[in-house]
Amino acid sequence: MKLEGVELRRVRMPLVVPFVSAHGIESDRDVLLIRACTTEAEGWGECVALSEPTYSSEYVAAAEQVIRNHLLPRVLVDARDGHLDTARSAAAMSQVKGHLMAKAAVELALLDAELQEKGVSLATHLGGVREAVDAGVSIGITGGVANLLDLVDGYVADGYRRVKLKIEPGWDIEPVGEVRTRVGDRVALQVDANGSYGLADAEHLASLDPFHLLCIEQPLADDDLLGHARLARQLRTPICLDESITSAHTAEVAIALGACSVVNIKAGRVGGYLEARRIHDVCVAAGVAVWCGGMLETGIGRAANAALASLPGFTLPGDLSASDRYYDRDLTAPFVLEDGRLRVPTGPGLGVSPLADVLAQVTTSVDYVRVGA
Ligand code: OSB
Ligand code: MG
Repeated sequence: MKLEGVELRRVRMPLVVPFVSAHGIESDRDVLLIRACTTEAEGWGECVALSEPTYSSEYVAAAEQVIRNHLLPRVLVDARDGHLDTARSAAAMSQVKGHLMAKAAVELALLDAELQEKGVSLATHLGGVREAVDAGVSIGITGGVANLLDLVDGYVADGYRRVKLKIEPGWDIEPVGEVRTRVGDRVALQVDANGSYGLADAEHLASLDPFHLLCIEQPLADDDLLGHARLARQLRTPICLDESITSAHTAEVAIALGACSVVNIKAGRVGGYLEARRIHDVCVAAGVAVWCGGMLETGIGRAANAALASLPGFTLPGDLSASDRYYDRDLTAPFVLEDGRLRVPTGPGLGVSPLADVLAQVTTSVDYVRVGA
């Protein structure tokens, strides 16, 4: 199977509810899709970069440029004389520094095409062991406890197995306490600060301890592993890292320092699903629990996340929600909750593809790069 060309397509997907967190507001997802066209198959990848560089330094317009100008030339030269080999393409892309979300999107499209030809599902390729994965929901900062409680009631009624609340200074102890009182022990709770606190807030954050949260995610800045290790000694709530973990190596360092006892694995943040699996392996070996993070993906990225979350070390529910929590019309056949779980696709590759009519409706730009061009 030879790679013939790669399409870059931007789609605008309006969110059912705007997503507000310490890193800003997302009302529409401006998503970059990658389509790898080969002699035998068509593989899809989704770039999880947001429209602004507020979660990490990446943002969608820059990701498109890096892919077009720096990643594809390396992948396409490599593809000229041989069969498509995703691992080799990933190695070719590693010459470029950073831009992990851009690399992950290209890698996923190639992997989808390669696995379709082999007739193997992504879940099987990664080492998945579950047919369905526990669904959690991440709730943005709503500004108003009554509003928050309504949202929580709705999601609990839907069957979500875990609720994550975004927090920031000024929106933390009170709303979290109210939600715990409302749901009692019926549902697992956790919080995500997106790096909005400092070590000086340790005592304040310790007031979350009585709410027996599964974890507090990324309380301090991305690069502050030492701070997280110090904070961990002052909290009973386990610390989970998201933004800080960018590779299997940083996961090993964070664990060795005692900076976290839980890890959120997002393939986009770490450069792809192959590195995501290596992080899973590092964490399992160290006895650190992992769960699958999300970036408000469409059905394309969600299919891949469900496959990743089917690995044995994913023992906590992920930010993996049904399509209708994000979009009125998803790009793929919708993911639905079944007894609080999402089914892991079993078809070759991702096992899903975009619906042609939806894709046509939401597309804002398309570019195609041919091998040898
Ligand atoms: O920090 O986990 C995060 C969404 C966008 C950017 C960062 C984060 C999130 C979420 C998402 O919390 C959740 C989801 O995809 O359901
Ligand atoms: Mg997070």
